[in-house]
Amino acid sequence: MNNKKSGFVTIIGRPNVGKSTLMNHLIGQKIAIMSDKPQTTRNRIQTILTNDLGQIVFIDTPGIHVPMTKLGEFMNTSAETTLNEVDVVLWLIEPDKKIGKGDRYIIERLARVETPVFLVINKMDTIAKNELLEVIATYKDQYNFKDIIPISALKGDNTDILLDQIFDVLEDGPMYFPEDMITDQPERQICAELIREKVLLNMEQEIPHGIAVVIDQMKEREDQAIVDIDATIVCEKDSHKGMVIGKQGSMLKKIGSMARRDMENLLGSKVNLKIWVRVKKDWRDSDYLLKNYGYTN
Ligand code: GDP
Ligand code: K
Ligand code: MG
Repeated sequence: MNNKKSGFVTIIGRPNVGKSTLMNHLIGQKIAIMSDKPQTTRNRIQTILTNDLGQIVFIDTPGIHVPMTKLGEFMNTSAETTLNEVDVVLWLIEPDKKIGKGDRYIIERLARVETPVFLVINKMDTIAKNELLEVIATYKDQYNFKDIIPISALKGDNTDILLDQIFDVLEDGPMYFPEDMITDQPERQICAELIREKVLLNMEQEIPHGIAVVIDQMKEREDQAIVDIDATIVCEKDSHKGMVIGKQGSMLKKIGSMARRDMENLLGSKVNLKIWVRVKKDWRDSDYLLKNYGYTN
């Protein structure tokens, strides 16, 4: 019998570098929501990849950044604690030739970490090869990286090489999850995130960061292949509520039908989705409400 390898891998990096895109690509399904807005991912999400070599459990951490609110603090703590608990750290960056303040912040944090760190330069599809070499040169003396690997998470370039490298570092270990399991996220949570993703996609910057989504009820009808889902979008301001609903309900309708389509793919059945919009001022600074909306360390 050949031994299997296993371990935990976390993907860190500034908002928008493509962490969720990479994870979804590696496991071949959309679990972590993606958008072009920073701070799309709020919770730790575990996804599981099982192949002939063994099993990797990926932890998609919220981006590390300077905290502004309690929600921000939660996101930082959750990302930093992870670094010392895992077997491999992937630091994802965009192909910038100069090291920014956010990157310095991450390098400082990595100095206290003993876990092997791969520098993964994502979005290689957006630059020329000679420029890529410059990026590598800029970063290689900043830290004792296990290796530097350019990839495109969007196109899937070099992601097989990245996987091989990760398995090289991992040791023989148990299969933590059944081999057909790809996430530890409850379906409810994914559905809530899908709605939040559609708000992020369709609305201006200011509003999406002040919203939370709660699934109030999710029930499969006994006699038919239909799932009834009731959800609430929680906003910080009355004016935001108006914008989420839109003229004659047009925005909410758009958000709802896009989210419903993704939910039907996820659940493999028809979905009857109803969304309500409520205002809860300052929910981002209330411990009680944060907990209520699922943000707990
Ligand atoms: P996260 O905040 O780090 O999780 O980033 P996301 O995965 O949400 O991606 C942010 C944006 O970058 C999205 O618009 C992605 O489509 C885009 N993106 C991710 N990976 C790539 C890539 O390899 N190439 C290009 N061109 N865009 C990418
Ligand atoms: K994002
Ligand atoms: Mg993300």
